Amino acid sequence: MGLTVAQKILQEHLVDGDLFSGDEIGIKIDQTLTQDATGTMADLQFEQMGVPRVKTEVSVSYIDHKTIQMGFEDADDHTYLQTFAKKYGLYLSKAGNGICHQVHIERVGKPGKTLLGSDSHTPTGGGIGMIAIGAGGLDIASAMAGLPFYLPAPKVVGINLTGKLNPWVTAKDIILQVLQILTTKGNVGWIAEYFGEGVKTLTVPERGTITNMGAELGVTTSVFPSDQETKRFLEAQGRGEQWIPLEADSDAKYDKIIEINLNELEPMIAQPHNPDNVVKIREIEGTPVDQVMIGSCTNSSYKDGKTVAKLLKGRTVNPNISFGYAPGSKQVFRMLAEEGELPNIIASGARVLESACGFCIGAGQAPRNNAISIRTNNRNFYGRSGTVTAKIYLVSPETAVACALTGVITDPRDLETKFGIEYPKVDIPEKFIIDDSMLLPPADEQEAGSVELYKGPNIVDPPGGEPMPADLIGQVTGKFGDKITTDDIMPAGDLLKYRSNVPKYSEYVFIKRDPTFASRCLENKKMGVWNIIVGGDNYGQGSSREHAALCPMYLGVKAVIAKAIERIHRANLINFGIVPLIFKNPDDYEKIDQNDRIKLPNIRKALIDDKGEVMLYDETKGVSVPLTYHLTDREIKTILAGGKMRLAKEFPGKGFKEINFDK
Ligand code: MIC
Ligand code: SF4
Repeated sequence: MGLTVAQKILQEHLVDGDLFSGDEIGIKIDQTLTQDATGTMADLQFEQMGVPRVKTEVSVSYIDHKTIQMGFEDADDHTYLQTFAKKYGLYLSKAGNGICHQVHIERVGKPGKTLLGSDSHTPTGGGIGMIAIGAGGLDIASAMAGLPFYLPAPKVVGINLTGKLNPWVTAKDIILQVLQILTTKGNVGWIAEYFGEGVKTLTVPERGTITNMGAELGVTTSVFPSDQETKRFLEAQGRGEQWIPLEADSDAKYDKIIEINLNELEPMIAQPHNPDNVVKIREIEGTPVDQVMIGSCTNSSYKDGKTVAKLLKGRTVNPNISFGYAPGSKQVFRMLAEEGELPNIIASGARVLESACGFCIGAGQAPRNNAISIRTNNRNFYGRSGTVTAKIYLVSPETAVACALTGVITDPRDLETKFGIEYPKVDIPEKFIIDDSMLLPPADEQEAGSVELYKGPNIVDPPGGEPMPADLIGQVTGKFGDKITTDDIMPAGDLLKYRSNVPKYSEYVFIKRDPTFASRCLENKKMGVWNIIVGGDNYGQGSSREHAALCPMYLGVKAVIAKAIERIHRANLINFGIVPLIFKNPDDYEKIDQNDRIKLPNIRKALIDDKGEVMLYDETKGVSVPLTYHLTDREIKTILAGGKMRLAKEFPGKGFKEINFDK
């Protein structure tokens, strides 16, 4: 039987299981990436594993999220990351070198390889023909230690691109259209693979925009073939020799196929507060705008920046608009500067920001109250911008410029029809400026021994978990609705500085939704009562941040019960010994309320026997509610032990299969 691109790469990296069994598989990881908001925790956990040097082909530690540096904490973390990278064999991408996904695709990613990253947008690497997956920091630490990464054997949805994009319609509109079709729900366990004639018409950075925002679908990853375009891009990056061809066999079988005719696509926009709330721009044009922000790992490539510059040339933005532009990498920044494009952006009235995540993660540029902010990034979750009353819309850079110039939501095609602006044709250059001086190599093995790790006072060792008790007796300390994101659970923005200090960061769990949640949890914990969270659909959507599980664990949360739990967050819960349970009958969600006293009798035994179902008894209401779980043997053992680190400590050197818990 023929294979798809995803299946080919996975098959070649398979170390455990069967790709077509529907069960869990283990794959070898060639490359890892971490970033500074998730990296300190991953590195601290790696230190505890006692492995002297990373065992991957390449691991890169990026500094791009916590660059606001209000106080010493972020800078202290950066120095820790730098000393860690040097000592343990990682490359370190310094603050200012750019956003991890943009830099990785430019300088490090290779077709046919596997990449695991402690950031949910790691699938950007799929644009260059990699299987690139986002996961929690502890999973990255394990991969750096040479352990396989486990995932459910994926199903593959083939996305057949036909035709060619019209001017003003972009790669961003393709992924917004895919989000409109597939939504952010129900795609767990799938890989999105692009094929068809239309693929050839997209450059690697455009493919990266699509695979990047594929993260919002909730799929495991997204991937493109590696073809002549990929070769052209790698050659322009001075890495032509790293190209290999990779395409689906002609008799490859996709589990489902979606057709998108690029000729028919129109400029699209995602409305607040979810990336799948997508409509055609024409449907909401004319709405007044307050802020426009261009950048982020979705739309900050050279092509994006140069298109923006060309459109802005000789024009100034509407006086009511606060306009910001952040190039995705030092390479993009320099290219725009040296080609004389940057002055067009500066002259237009833009606030030129550093090559970092910044506004996208709510670290700066918070809009005013009730503002309408048009952005080119990938997430418009409630409160993520730093202003809970603001409304964030997601668009292409072309649309963002159109809005910045007119001051209202504008279909970019109007720039041509109403303002006589021609669509600029921008291709990737023949040669990018190559300067890896901010990508620091590790020390050699001899020198590594003498490297001292620097740890500032805000770096606190990660706490350990507790084994699953025989009976789980607790309280519903928090009940939340549908689509609770990791930004709701563990906000970032100005709190990013506490990422290395779990006790401190834990004070802010659910702070924007339920300000006393953390203190109530700690009260319960003191009295020996476990905390239980109840959620609706898509619980844990969004980021890979393991703090959304680690901090609740610290607060004494032992179970999350929801209608559905998102992939990366579910894995993080398990890694920290929190059991993810699903309502057997979704309507039972209504039967349980916040503050109810509940019991899960014999939960430990039920997990050991792997019944797939447990009964919850709500003492306050006097009702029983059946809950289900689908956990692999590995996951059950991890939860019983109280998390992945604890399991490794209790059974040193043992594989999952050899570990046995008493009945
Ligand atoms: C995000 O876009 O939400 C982040 C910030 O990049 C996160 C990682 C984090 O929370 O540190 C992600 O996407 O995984
Ligand atoms: Fe950074 Fe935003 Fe991309 Fe996350 S989505 S990596 S915060 S630019």
